[in-house]
Amino acid sequence: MPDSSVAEPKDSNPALDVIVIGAGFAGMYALHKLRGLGFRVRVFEAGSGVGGTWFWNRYPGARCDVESMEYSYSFSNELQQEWEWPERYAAQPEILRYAQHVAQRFDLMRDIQLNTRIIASVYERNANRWTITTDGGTSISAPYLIMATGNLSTPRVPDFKGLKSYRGKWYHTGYWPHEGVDFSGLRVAVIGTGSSAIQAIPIIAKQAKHLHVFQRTANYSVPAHNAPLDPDYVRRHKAEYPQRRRAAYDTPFGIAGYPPPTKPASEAPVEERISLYEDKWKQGGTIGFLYSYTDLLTSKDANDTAAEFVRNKIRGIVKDPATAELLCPKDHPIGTKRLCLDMGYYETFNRDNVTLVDARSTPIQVITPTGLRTSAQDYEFDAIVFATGFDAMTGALAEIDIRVQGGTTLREHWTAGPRTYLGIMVAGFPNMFLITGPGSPGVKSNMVVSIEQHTDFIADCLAHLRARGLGRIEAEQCAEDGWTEHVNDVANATLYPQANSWYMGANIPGKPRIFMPYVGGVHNYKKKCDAIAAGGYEGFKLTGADASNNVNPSTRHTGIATSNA
Ligand code: NA7
Repeated sequence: MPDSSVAEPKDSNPALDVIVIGAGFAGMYALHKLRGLGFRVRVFEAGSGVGGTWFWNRYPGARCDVESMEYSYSFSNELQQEWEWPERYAAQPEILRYAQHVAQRFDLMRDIQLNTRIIASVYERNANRWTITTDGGTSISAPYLIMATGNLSTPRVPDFKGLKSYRGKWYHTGYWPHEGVDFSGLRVAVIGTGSSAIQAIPIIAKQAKHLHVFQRTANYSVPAHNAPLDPDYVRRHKAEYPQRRRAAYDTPFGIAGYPPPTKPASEAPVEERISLYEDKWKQGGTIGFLYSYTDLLTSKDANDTAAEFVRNKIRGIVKDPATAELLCPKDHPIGTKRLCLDMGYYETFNRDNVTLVDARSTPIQVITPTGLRTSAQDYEFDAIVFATGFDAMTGALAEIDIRVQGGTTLREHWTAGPRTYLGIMVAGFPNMFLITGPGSPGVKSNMVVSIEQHTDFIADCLAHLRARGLGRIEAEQCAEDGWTEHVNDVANATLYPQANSWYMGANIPGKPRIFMPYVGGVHNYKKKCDAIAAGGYEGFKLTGADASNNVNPSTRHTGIATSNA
C-alpha cells in the first residue's frame, strides 16, 4: 500500500531537510551520505524494492557492461572489501542482491518509502520548500529536493497500431515480470537490436521454438568474454582499491586500469591497427576497444578502421552472408551509439531457429491479434518482446509535474531540449538537484562513479549552505547557458551527434535532437566541479531567504566541515 507511513496533509513531515526521489544507486547513496552529515532525509521509490535500473531490467541476459569490480560503490572500504563479485561482468540478479545488501548494511530502508510514485513537485518561493505529491494523493515537503530518478527508467513501447488487439503475451525488457518468463516451445519476436536485445536474444533463442528478430538499425557489439573472477585477481584488485578508485576520477569514463591511447589511428600502419583491434577483441569489453586510438571518436576515417574491423568479425562469425551483411552496422560511426557488449550475439544467428528480419526496408506496420504485419508479410507469435529502449535522460523527469509555483514547468523549460548547469541544477528551479542529469558525464561514464561524485558535490553544497545559515541555492541563468553551450561544443567536436541515438533523443518521436550527455570526460568534469565548489559555488546564487526556518535547526552550525568550504 503506497504512503501508509506518511500522514496527510502537506507539511506532514516538517522535520525533513531533503526529499530524494528514487532508490536506485543514486538515491541510496544520497540517503546514506546526507544522513551521515546530519540531514533528515526521506526517499520515495515507485518500485517495491531498491536497485533502480537493476530492479526493473530483469530480462534474460541483463548484465552490466562495466566490470563488476568497478561498477560498485567506493564510499565504504569495508563494503568493497567484503563484497564478492562472482563474474567479470555482473548479471542483474547479482547487482540487485548487492543493492539490497547495501540497503541493509547501511540501514537505509527505514528512510525509504517504497511503492510510492511521485507525480508532482512544486516549489513555493516564499516558503522556500518543495512539496511533492504521491500517486496516493499525499503531500510531503522539505527545503531541498534531489531527483535520483535515473536516466534509463522510462521504458518506451512504440506506438504500434493494434497492440491492444494482440492475444499473445508481450513484454518490455525494461519492465520485466519478476517471476521471469519461460519461452520454451514458443514462437517469439524480439523487436529492437539495442543493448538489451543483444543481451536477451542469445538466451531467448535457446528457449524458443523459433525466434524472429526485427532489426531496424544494426548495432556494433564486442564480446564480453565473461568468466568467473579469478580469486588472485580479486585479491590484488581489492588491495589496490583505494588507489584505483582515486585513479578512476582521472579518466574520461571513470574507470581505472585502461592505459589511455597515445596515437591516432591514422599514424598506425594497417597491420598494426588490425593487430591491436584483434588484441582488444580477444580481451573483450567496450572501453578497451574504444581506447585503441586517440581519434576514434573524433575522426570519421579513424573510426572507419575500427568499424570495418567489427564488420569483418561479423562476416566471419555469421555463416549466411545475407544475414551477416544485414547485421553489419553502416549508418553510424562505431561508439557513437552505446557500444554493446555481448555473449554470443552474432553466433545466435547461425541457429536454425533464429531469423533476422529487416525492419528498415520492411517496417512493422501493425500488431495483429496473432502477431504482427510488416510491409512485406504477416507473422504469428506467441510472445512479443519489445527491446525498444527508453525515453532516456529526461523521461523520468518529464513524467513528474515539476514546477515553481506560478512559473513554468521543467518540461516547458526544456521544450527545446534539456538545459542544466553541470547536469546538477536547472536555472529557475531553486533547491532542486539532479544526480547524473543531462549535461553531466553520467551515462557516458561508469554510472556509480558519477553518482558518487555528484552526490558528494550536492552534499558538500548543502553542508556549505547550512554552515553559513543559508537556505537557497539556484543556478544562474548565464551559468546554465554557458554550460549548455559548452556541452554542445564538446559534443560537436566529436562524431557523437552523427548517430540517431538515445543520447540525442532521436529514439523518441518529437523529442528535440540535442546531444544530452557531457562527453568532456569524468576527469575534466570533476576538476570543474571541484573548482566551482572551492570558489564558493561560482555560477550558483546562494541566498539566505528564510534559511533559519528551512534547515533542521539541530544540524545547523554543527561545525561539520565540507571538503570544499
Ligand atoms: P536502445 O539502445 O534504445 O535500443 C532500442 C532498439 O529498439 C533499437 O534497436 C531501435 O531501433 C529499436 N526500435 C525502437 N522503436 C522501434 C520500432 N518502432 N520498430 C523497430 N525497432 C524499433 O534500448 P536498449 O534497451 O537496448 O538499451 C538502452 C541502454 O540501456 C543501453 O544503451 C545501455 O546503456 C543500457 P533504432 O536504432 O531506433 O532504429
